[in-house]
Amino acid sequence: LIFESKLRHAIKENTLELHYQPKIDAKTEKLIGMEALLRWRDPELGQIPPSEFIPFAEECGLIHDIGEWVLRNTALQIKEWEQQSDFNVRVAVNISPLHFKKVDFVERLVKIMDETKVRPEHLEIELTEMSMMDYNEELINKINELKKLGFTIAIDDFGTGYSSLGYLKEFPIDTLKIDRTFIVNINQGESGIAMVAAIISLAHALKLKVVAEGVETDVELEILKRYNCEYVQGYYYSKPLNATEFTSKFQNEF
Ligand code: G
Ligand code: G
Ligand code: MN
Ligand code: NA
Repeated sequence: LIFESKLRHAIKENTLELHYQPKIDAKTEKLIGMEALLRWRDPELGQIPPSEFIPFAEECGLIHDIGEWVLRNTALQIKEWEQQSDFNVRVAVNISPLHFKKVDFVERLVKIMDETKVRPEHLEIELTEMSMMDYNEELINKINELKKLGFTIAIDDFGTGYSSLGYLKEFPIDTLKIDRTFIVNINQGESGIAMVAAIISLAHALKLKVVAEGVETDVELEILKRYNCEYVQGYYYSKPLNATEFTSKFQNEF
């Protein structure tokens, strides 16, 4: 209960923070975008990882307010970058399945974009496979609508969910993000490489781009390049950075 009121307070008082991790083109090593990752530091409890407070927020219903906070503040940051430079990359945000499934999700997203005057071409929506479970016409319409508006859609943590693959051809998805657990195993023998190669070739057969998550070593990077993985994200290039740090490190690549 204390946790809930503290989190509610953090949303209201704007003490949540967004960090950004670059997504890099594996061939050219150029910045192609970044992922916004939420951070929460409570004065008494200290830093609380999203792996703890996001599931909690999903249980107590705060996830809708958190998701809107993330969307609005990402848009405000994009606006700031646009005013500083010729900004032409996309920022990805993580959206909880519970939030995404709300009937007015698109309407409220569009309202945030209008209020902040940020174009959908600057935003990517990251959804986990969980969002794609039990897909129905309503979900297909929602994703089609987002695409028509100019947003792009990425499937996050690909390969770890329990949903079938059927949704991949039903939805106009742009990108698959290979989960970090596959990258960790990439040089642990034949089967590690085989899994990653299979995911990449599935993605390419469906005309999707691939982002490898959690790339930490040049060995991993070389293997991913060999299998034509387009983009990489991970500590090899940079950990998630706050806006000031991110700007000073990458602004010349916007
Ligand atoms: O940065 P990392 O430890 O920070 O993130 C851990 C997990 O928390 C990831 O699975 C990530 O998708 C999730 N996460 C991070 N930021 C957000 C956010 O803004 N919204 C949601 N729904 N999940 C997030
Ligand atoms: O949304 P998603 O589940 O993809 O969140 C990405 C998570 O992975 C975040 O917690 C982020 O901080 C973390 N992360 C990003 N790059 C690396 C990496 O190279 N190694 C490890 N161990 N974690 C990473
Ligand atoms: Mn993500
Ligand atoms: Na992920």
